Amino acid sequence: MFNKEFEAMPLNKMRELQLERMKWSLRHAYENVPFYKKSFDNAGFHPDQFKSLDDMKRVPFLTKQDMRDNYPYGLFAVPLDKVVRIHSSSGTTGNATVVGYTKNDIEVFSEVVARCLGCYGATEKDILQVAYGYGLFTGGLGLHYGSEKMGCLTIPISGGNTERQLMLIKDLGTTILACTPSYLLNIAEYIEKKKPDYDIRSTNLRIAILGAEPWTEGMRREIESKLGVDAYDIYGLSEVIGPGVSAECSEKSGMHIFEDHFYVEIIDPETGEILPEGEQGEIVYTSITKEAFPGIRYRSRDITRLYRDNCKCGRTLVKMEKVTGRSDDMLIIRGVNVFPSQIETVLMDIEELEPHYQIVVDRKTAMDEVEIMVETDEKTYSQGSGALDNVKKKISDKIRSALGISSKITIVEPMGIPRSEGKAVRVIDKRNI
Ligand code: DLL
Repeated sequence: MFNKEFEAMPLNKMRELQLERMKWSLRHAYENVPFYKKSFDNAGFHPDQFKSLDDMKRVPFLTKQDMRDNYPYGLFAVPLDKVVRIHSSSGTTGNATVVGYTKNDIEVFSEVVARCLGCYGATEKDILQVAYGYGLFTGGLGLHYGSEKMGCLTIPISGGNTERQLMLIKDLGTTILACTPSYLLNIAEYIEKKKPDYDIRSTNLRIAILGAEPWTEGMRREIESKLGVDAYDIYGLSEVIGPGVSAECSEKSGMHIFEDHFYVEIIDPETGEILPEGEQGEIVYTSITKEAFPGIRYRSRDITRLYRDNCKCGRTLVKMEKVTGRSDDMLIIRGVNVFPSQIETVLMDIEELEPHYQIVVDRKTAMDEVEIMVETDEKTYSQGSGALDNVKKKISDKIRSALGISSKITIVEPMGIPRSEGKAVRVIDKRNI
């Protein structure tokens, strides 16, 4: 463990620490950010009234819209001369969100990412190639600073340029590669085409650190078997800090959340009620140590479940289930709630298919229609329409029995689905165009 004192802290001690830090964070936000003062005042809540973590329910939520409304610096709680870095979340609609970090925030950011690396068994002997994008996106610099904090030799290559990625893995002896799961699939495909000139199994690569987008157990199997690596999940969001909010440990069953920095709750996305531990809902974050950009009860829209399970790794930290998707990515198909990741799970179990797909949702009549576009392997594709019809039927039967929806299946020619170097676009929603 990178920091055993906090990662293996008994729960009662963790709760005491959280309470103390929460009081500080609430006061810090209230006293320094006019938005929080107004929103707390409107809710009839004052930080002095916060006596136990049960009082959380009295604290108002913060939404993505609040962040947009306060673009760019409105939610900063320190003067700009104390801010040493900003990142920004991509945001496809409306204003982007600008998040700020003080020197100490950068220290915390590096620490939590280093702890993630510890979860994967990394040490200072490792050589870590950072293939997340560097820039306003938190992935590149986040992994970079965490890797240096752990003491790994850090290769700041950023995303893209697959040929060069492969050359560096081989020449520099990379042991860990960090990138999005969809980019790693893209790399795996590239390697396949270079056979037998490039053999990934004869390199030192042993770990892949994958996150920034949802990926399923089926995707893990595909990646691990194609590349001969251990694939671990890393999760985070810019509004909270970036990567490093939580990470899978050696058990690969859920991600430990670094609760000494991020206080988490699960709520019912419809009513905003707090749900008991173990139930699935929207995860809400409160940063309890951040200086520049405190996030108080931030509604992430990510859907997951929290639980504690005496993890064999020795960490006492609460775990979150792999994120199934975002509440705003959830498709409601004739009354059935469907996440793209559930469709991925079905597709990944069908032998003839490649892990490249897109889901198109449209509403030509009164009802939502789903089209799943997916690639087959070259062999099946070359067998012609009879074989493809069989595959289509297999997919739509499996989708119907697993998810209870009917869907149109389109088999796309090999390479027909766009490849990604960062976050993949899995859903094309034409309903509001
Ligand atoms: O994606 C931070 C990050 C960088 C995480 C590199 C991991 C690795 P944002 O661009 O703000 O930050 O996007 C955050 O991406 O709310 C989730 O919906 C999704 N997401 C991030 N990690 C995972 C993951 C970065 N491991 C949003 N599994 C989050 C599923 C993820 N979804």
